[in-house]
Amino acid sequence: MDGRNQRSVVQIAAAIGRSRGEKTTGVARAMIVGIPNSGKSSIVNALLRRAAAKTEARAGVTKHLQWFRLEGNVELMDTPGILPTRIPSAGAQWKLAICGAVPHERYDAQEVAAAFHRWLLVRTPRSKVPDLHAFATARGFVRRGGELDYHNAAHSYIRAFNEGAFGRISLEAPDDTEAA
Ligand SMILES: Nc1nc2c(ncn2[C@@H]2O[C@H](COP(=O)(O)OP(=O)(O)O)[C@@H](O)[C@H]2O)c(=O)[nH]1
Ligand SMILES: [Mg+2]
Repeated sequence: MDGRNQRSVVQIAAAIGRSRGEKTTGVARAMIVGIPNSGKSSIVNALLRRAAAKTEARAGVTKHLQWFRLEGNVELMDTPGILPTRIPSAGAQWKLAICGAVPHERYDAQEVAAAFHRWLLVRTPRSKVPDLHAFATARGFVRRGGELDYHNAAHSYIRAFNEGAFGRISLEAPDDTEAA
């Protein structure tokens, strides 16, 4: 589903309803849990049909637990994203970073962009997705003196990935060994 689309999230409302079974009295409580920037607050908003929970394309926007009242006596809690304090696998580190799940002060954007592109070329050797150098050149990330501005280009590169500018790319499938 698309969390930004109200019609798309009706499946969730239906599932909450089903989980209540025959019970018609009392309040049912549900919570929405996931890694940062995975679309939790957007789903809450779509279920509420209004922009009640703050959403933004970066990690750490939802800082408190928030309860929202839905139709049918359901209370829904939006939560801040959760991540393990230490992410041991280097592969998991750059994947979480490029998905916007990690605050940007906690990673090196140039390394993340490079790791992503190396991974992409192994997987799809003929991929047309630019590497950081090509991206910086094409988008005019140039400093005075003509040198490329890799620092700002790398943050823009990660945003471009997030916005889907490089197409629909799945970084992991549920049965990948690295995903464990
Ligand atoms: N492409 C796409 N983007 C989404 C979807 N759901 C949310 N987003 C975007 O992802 C970003 C993070 O969403 P948000 O709801 O704040 O995530 P949260 O941090 O998990 O609460 C925002 O820019 C949303 O517009 C989705 O289903 N598809
Ligand atoms: Mg949120």
